[in-house]
Amino acid sequence: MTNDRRITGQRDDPDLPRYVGIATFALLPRIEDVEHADLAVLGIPFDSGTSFRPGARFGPAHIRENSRQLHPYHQSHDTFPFRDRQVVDAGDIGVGPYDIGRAVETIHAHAARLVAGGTRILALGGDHTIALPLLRAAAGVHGPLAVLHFDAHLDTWDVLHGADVWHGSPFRRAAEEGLLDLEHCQHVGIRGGIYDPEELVDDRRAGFAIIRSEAFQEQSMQSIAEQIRGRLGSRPVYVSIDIDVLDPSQAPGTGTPEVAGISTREFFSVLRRLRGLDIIGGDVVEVAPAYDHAGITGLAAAHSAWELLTLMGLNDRADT
Ligand SMILES: [Mn+2]
Repeated sequence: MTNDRRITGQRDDPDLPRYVGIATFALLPRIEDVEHADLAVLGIPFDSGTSFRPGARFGPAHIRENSRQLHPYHQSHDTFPFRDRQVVDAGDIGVGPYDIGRAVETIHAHAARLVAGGTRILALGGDHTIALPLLRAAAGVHGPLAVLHFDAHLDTWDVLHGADVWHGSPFRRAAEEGLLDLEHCQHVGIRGGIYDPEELVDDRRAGFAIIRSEAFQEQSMQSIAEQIRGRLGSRPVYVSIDIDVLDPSQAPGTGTPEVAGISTREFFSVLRRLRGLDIIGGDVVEVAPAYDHAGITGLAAAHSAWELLTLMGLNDRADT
């Protein structure tokens, strides 16, 4: 526990309205401004693994700008997520756009340093390629991980246009590398067309069970949450949120939108029923602001990150 340490929370200056000044995530302190970080929000502005509409490299800045209205107290969980844990904004990783392999190595090295220092990472993408080096860093400490993956797409595909590492392959590569616990991974929100049903066989081989988008009409949120808990067990969990899990009406600003998705209300209802999971890291990816309108997608992503950070802060508390 960290109660003996002084925690620096969100900016709290009565003379500075929340829309004033440079935006860190949720107006949290920068990592340079504290001695130790329990949880770090880390921007990864990289989108060279994108297969369709580019632009997620601008995601971290857009999510931060739309995170100014995240407040200190979480009503549903009855907790102050930034008071019991030191949560910081760790800035962006400096990663170039031209060489995917080099970018993945840079992300891995940066993430591994944070994780080795005892800091759990919530990454802001960037496209879904970034999940691979983040999983490498997390599994390096925790061993094979259960993955809870919210997405319209499987992301367990193989080679595309000659690339084996791209935003549709991170979980296949992770499974091949032994980073995943193949009995305890779960997709949520899958929908849309695929090329061949064999892709579903490959997906099972990569360790995933599927809760499809349609389940949110046919089942209760409680039932869906119970299935997720049953699948993940008590393993260390990495939570990956592709914003395209949401319906395009609620998250238009993304690279590969799919209609008939879930709502933010459904998404948060399920997330809030997952207290107590041992969440060791996560990401919110695929926010491409050029296709956004009035910050709809940025807000959805910022609040998704807040929900996940809150769960991460709760998961090692004695009262969960
Ligand atoms: Mn994805």
